[in-house]
Formats: sequence, structure tokens, C-alpha cells
Amino acid sequence: MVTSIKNLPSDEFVLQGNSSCAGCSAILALRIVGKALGPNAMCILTPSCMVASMGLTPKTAYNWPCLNICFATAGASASGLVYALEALEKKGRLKGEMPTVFNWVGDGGTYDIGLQAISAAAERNDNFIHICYNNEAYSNTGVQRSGATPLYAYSTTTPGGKKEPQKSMPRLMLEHRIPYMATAAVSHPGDLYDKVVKAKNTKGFKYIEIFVPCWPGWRFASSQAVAVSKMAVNSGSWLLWEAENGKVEFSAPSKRILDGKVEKTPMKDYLALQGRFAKVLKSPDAEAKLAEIQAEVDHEIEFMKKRAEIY
Ligand SMILES: Cc1ncc(C[n+]2csc(CCOP(=O)(O)OP(=O)(O)O)c2C)c(N)n1
Ligand code: SF4
Ligand SMILES: [Mg+2]
Repeated sequence: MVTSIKNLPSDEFVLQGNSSCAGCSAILALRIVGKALGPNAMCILTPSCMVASMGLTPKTAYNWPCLNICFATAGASASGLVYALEALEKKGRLKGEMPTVFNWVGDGGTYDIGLQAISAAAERNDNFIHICYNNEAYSNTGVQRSGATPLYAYSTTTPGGKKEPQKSMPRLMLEHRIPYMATAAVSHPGDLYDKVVKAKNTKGFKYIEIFVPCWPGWRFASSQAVAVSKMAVNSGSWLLWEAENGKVEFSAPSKRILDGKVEKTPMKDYLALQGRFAKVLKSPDAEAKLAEIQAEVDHEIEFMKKRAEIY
């Protein structure tokens, strides 16, 4: 049974007065993650919107010890912190319970520049959670394309629409066959909360990727991030699942789509909510491009269905 939003703990680890955009769904996701992790956690951040949102010492808005590290090094830095904590514990010098070490890193820091160190830490099965909040762009520096930016989306470095389809980071992580990994979305807070609790209670490397639409980057109204996220799930373009040691289980909303119990929303309706696809939807070959985007989504669904059957 998925935890209801009404039953999430009232504790807050993302404090008022942080400097994220109003209506930022990444900061909302971090609030929910905080409720699942509780106070005994240490947070590592790479350069991103979430570092900017944290603010400056002594008025930082995240209520955990936080380390801001180099863009490429989330995997290596978290490993180092975990090894240091484990050494202290071994020597009897760790006060209290072992904290949960977690990375809070964007898609740029995960899919692109941080990939090698994250993959290496996963292969070593180091004991931390890498959380990628995926807003499908380098938002903090002005919305440049990343490996997570979808096909035909506008970004400042793809003014005519991105020509390449997005890379599937969750699938890359799946084949590391780590103890636990999951995809989640800001529109499904109970599901996200439960997955972070599960990751916290699992030893070894954990990966969670959270879908967090960015309104200034994707060009929709600031009040609509959760609605856009819901639409991504309902269209099947963002699948919710989890995997223990490489074995995939689909989560309720996506499972209903995959089992054919619920009709998925057409991609056209989802894309129409976002200004970053406006040019494509108005172009003379809009129908062909839409069909290509829909085919990408359908292929991913078929792939994941088969992947879940064979392992
Ligand atoms: C090595 C290096 N290259 C570039 C930058 C500039 N930079 C700072 S934040 C950022 C974007 C980060 O994108 P992402 O990880 O997706 O996080 P978001 O901004 O979307 O929250 C970039 C390119 C940097 N700090 N270090
Ligand atoms: S640019 Fe996007 S991800 Fe960054 S703080 Fe604003 S809403 Fe959040
Ligand atoms: Mg990003």
C-alpha cells in the first residue's frame, strides 16, 4: 500500500526562505525526500539549481550537513564520505547511528559529467543513495541541453529542437544490478516517499531518479509542475518502477498502463502543455515529428515490459 500524502511526516528539512524559483518541483521533491530520510543524513550536491537554492552560509536552507563538490565527482565524493564514516565507526569514534549519505544531483551531474564516478561507485556497491532530480536540462546555467533532454525539445543550445533522443540513465543503472533502484515523480509523493524509505533501509548502492518538470526551462505556468509531471506518467513517457538486484517491478500508475488497464494519454496532449515543444508542434512536419516522439515512448514501454519478463 502506497503511503498517502496525508500521512507523510510533518518534519521539514528544506527550510523556508530558500532561493529556488516559486513553484520549483525539484525543491518540492527534496522536501519529500527529507521526510523519508529524517535528520540523520548527510547531503552531497554538485553545481546546480539545488546548490543555488540552498543559499549561503550561515543561512543555508537545507537542515542537514551539506557538501558542495565538483560537478563530476558525486560518486567519488559520496564514496569517500562513506569510507570515512565507516572508519570512524570501526574505531568506535562515530557518535550515534551511521548517517544516510545521499547525493542530490541534477541530470547534468548524473547523466553526463558525473556518469563515470557514479557507475564506479555502483559497481563497488558503496553504501549511499544517489538521487538524480531530473529536470531534463542544465537549468541553473540557462537551460542548455543535457543527455536527459528529450527529442525535439527546445533548449538554449538546441534552438531548433534537440535532434537526439534522451539517454536512459535508469536503464544504464538497472544493468549495474545494484541492491535497490527506483524511478519516481514529484506528482506521486507517496510513491516517492516509500521508495526513499526503502533505499534508506537497504545496504549498498541505491539509485533513485525523480522526474521534476522545471517551469522556466520547459515554459509552462509556475503553478503547473505537478500537473505536467502527472501527465508525463499518464502518457507513459515517464515510467514508474523499482528494481532489487536488477529485477524490475512496475509501480501502480505505470503498471496499469503496461497491463492495458488504463489507456495512456497521447503524447500530443502532454507536449502541448510545454512551450519547449511549441515550435515543433507548429512546424510543417509536426505530425511526422510527433509520430517519432510517440514511437520513442512506445518503444521504451515495450523494452521495459520485455526486460521485466526476462530477468
Ligand atoms: C566542470 C563544470 N562545468 C560547468 C559548470 C557550470 N554549471 C554549474 S551548474 C550547471 C548545470 C547543472 O545542471 P544539472 O546537473 O542538470 O542541474 P540543474 O541546474 O538542472 O538543477 C553547470 C553547467 C560547473 N560548475 N562545473
Ligand atoms: S530553474 Fe527550474 S529547477 Fe531551477 S530552481 Fe527554477 S524551477 Fe527549479
Ligand atoms: Mg538539470
